[in-house]
Amino acid sequence: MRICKIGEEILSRQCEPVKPEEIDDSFRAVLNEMFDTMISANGVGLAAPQVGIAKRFFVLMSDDDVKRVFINPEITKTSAETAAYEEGCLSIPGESESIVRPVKVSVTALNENGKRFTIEDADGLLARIIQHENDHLNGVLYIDRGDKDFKESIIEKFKKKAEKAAKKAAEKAAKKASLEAKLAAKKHKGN
Ligand code: GNR
Ligand code: NI
Repeated sequence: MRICKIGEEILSRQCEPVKPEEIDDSFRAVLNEMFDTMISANGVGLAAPQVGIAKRFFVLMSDDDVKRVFINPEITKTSAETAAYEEGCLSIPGESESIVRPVKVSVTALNENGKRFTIEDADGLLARIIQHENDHLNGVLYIDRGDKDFKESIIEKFKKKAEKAAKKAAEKAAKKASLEAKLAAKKHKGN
């Protein structure tokens, strides 16, 4: 799966709930692909909108190495205590920022079999990933919770990157077209 990058519209969208009857073998195949994509990219979490699906689910693997699936998650409680932690995002490659969030969260969600589960007072990296991924489902990135100037610089940087990539792709297409035209002319002469 291709991971969407900052600037792509889907990353700012409010995602739609998953209908419980959608949780079948083909849905679980998508979850497996997401775990593969996350692990290949050295990530610890991946939300559906990051792979082009505007629905409310995410996968994660925290420091206990347990693969967890959260479908239609609801954060039901957050601790008053907050902490700063250096966050990265697969949709903002090569960047990171220290972000302040609640230390603990309680969450309820459906698992890959459509069964409800609850985690009370998750803490550490698990609590951090749950909040980061849940934000993705609401079109929120960590830079929206950090320094405003940092956010602006990141948006500019990735806008330029996307423009460069588009220019390169256009040049490549033009080169291919010109080569094809030459070959067609040559063939015409030969005939
Ligand atoms: O791989 C990831 N690392 C990470 C580090 C600190 C806080 C959150 C994360 S999640 C991130 C993968 C990602 O972008 N998930 O949406
Ligand atoms: Ni992310």
